[in-house]
Amino acid sequence: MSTPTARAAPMRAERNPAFDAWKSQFRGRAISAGIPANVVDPALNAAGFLPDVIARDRRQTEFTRTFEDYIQGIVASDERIAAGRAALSRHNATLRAIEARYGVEAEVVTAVWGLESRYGTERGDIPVISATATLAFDGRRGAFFESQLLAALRILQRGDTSLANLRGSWAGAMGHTQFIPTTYQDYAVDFTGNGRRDIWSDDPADGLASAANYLSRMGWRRGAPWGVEVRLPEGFNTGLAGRGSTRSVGEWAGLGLRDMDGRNPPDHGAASLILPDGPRGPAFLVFQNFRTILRYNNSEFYAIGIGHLSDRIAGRGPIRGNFQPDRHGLRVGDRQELQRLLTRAGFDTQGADGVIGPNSESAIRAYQQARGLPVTGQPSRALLDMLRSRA
Ligand SMILES: [Ca+2]
Repeated sequence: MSTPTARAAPMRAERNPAFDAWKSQFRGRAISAGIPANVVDPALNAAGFLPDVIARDRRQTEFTRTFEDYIQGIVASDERIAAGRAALSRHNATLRAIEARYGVEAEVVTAVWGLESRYGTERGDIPVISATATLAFDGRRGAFFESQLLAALRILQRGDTSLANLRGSWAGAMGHTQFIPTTYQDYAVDFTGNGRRDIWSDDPADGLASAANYLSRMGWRRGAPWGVEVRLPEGFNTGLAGRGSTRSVGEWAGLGLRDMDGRNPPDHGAASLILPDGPRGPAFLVFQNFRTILRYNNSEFYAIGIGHLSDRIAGRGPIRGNFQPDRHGLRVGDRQELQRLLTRAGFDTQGADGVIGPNSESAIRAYQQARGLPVTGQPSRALLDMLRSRA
């Protein structure tokens, strides 16, 4: 799914005397932490202040996506499922060897790869020392990013990769499975056996094995599902949902929960009921492996996303519950149609991905202005109906 920021121009460093002063103070702390000057100095000399990194940090919640947007547009788009099956087949020997060693299914590791870096094609090319130093200096989460910066310097100290190759996302997430430096220090592995834990290489083996190692250490259970989609009985008390509330599958079945084919849900131990799209949307009974995925990224959308993408790569079917409309009463297909119709009417939304961002909002504003309507810049059912009737 394309967003205006997905293909941003390369980040440019800016001169900043306060940043330079911060770097010389930090240098002392890095040396005290035991990192030698011949590692610290070249890295800090090359580190630039990146204002775009700070801008990204400030606007993380620019787009609010519905559960349907996330699942249908990102996680389980036809493209991401097909690319996942192709990646699994291309790297089958490596992924099966990783599964045998760490006990995490190849489809699950492939799903992590797919959501973290689009199967290695979007690993990030921002210098990690510059990004983490900029965010440590900025200070909004200064202590966190200073510890990431120190861990990144230790990567250079150990020789796992070079300063030039130490690249990642704007927030310092690196390689095929987007490890932050501290996670890298504790969980990255050298699967290829060449002495370097190289998660940046075009060869994904170390990166994928590192993700499997992390999941394994966080309690992954091989052969168990992450969760299963369920149906709630009429009048069910949805107040029982939430990851903080755990019951045996027998208790849930006693409360009337069934799988989508009407059978008792499978028993894989303590389970929680998750309603990511509200009480009327899809429902999932989730097990230990769901809680393990949350240790990778503490978001229920993300954990369902990894679980569902792994299911789809393995050939299982789509989510069957009813996705709920957004706050304007529109489903993703409605928003895509709205974008197509606006563009055809001469108000270009710069694509029709169903996400209403700044381009769509200004197209809506221009359309409303041209038609003498109240100018809100917001999508609506009435606007869609008007566009349909004029198409
Ligand atoms: Ca290696």
